[in-house]
Amino acid sequence: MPRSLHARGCVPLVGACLAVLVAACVPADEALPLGAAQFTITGRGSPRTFPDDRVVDGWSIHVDRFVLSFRTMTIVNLKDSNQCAYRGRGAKTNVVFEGTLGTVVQAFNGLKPGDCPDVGMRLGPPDDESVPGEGATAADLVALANGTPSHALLEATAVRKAQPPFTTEDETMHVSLRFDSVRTASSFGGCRDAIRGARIRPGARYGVFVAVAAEAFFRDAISSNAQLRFDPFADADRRGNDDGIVTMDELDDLPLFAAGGPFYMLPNGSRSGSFGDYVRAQFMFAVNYGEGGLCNGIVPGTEEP
Ligand SMILES: [Ca+2]
Repeated sequence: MPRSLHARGCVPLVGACLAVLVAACVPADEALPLGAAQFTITGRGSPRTFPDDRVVDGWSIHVDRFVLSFRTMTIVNLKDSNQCAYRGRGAKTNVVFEGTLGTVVQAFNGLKPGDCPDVGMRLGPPDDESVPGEGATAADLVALANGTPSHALLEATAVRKAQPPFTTEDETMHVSLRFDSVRTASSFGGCRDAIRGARIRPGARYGVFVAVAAEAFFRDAISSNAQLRFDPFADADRRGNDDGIVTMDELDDLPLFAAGGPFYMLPNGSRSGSFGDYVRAQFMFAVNYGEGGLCNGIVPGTEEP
C-alpha cells in the first residue's frame, strides 16, 4: 500500500490502527509489549582441534570432553532495579553437561523493553539439585563433587608427529584436568560484545551464545590472541609420574618460571606460583559472549552472594 494511502487511511482511525498493532504483539494479559532474552551456554568456544597455526610447538591438541557444572545466568540493570526485574535469574537449572556436544538454554521471558547491561554467569560444583545434562553422566557429577569441589573437567589428547631422525614415532599424551572452585573462577560478570549485556526490544527475543573456550588453558600469555603451546603440559607429566596423562596435581608441581616461553605470567604480572595457577587463571578469560565479546571472570572468593 502506498505510504500516502496508508497514512490517509489511518488518520481518522488512529485509535483503531493502534489497537490492531498492540493486539498483534502483546500477550492479552500484559499492558505493555514485553521482550525476552535467551542465553545458550556451550563449551564450544574454540574448535575441538586447535588450528595448527595457533599451536606453535608442533603438537596437535584435540578436546575430547569439556564437562561444565552450570548454575545460573543473571540478567539485571544495577542502576534501575525495575528494568530487568524478571526475578533476575533464569530457570532454576543446575545442570552438569558436556560442553563440546551439549548446551544449556536459559530463557528470560516477560522483560520490560530497555537495557539490561549487567549479565553474568555462574558455574559451581554440583549440589543436591544438579542433574546430568547432554553428554554428561552421574559419574561426572561424582567426579566434580568428590575431593575439592570443582566446576569443570577437561579431557584432551595431544599428538606430536614423529620428526625423523630425532623421533621415529608419534608421541601421544592425554590431559585430564579438574578445575576446583576454591582456586578457579566460577563466576563471570560484565558480559558484553558490541552491546553491554542484553538489549530487550518489545515483542522480540534477544539471543546470545555464551561459550567457554578450552583453548584458553593452552595460551602462552594472558591474551585472547596468544599462541597455544603444549610443551609445559608434557613437561609436567615427565616430571610427575610420566604415565602420559597430564593431571592438575602435576601442573601444580611445575613452577611457572620453569614453563618456558617469555609470556607465562599470572594476570598480576607475577611469575611466582605454579603452572597450575596459571592454567586456572586462564579460566577468567575463557568465557566468550555473543559476537567476539567476553565475560570477565571474578577472582575466586570475591564474588557477591
Ligand atoms: Ca601423569
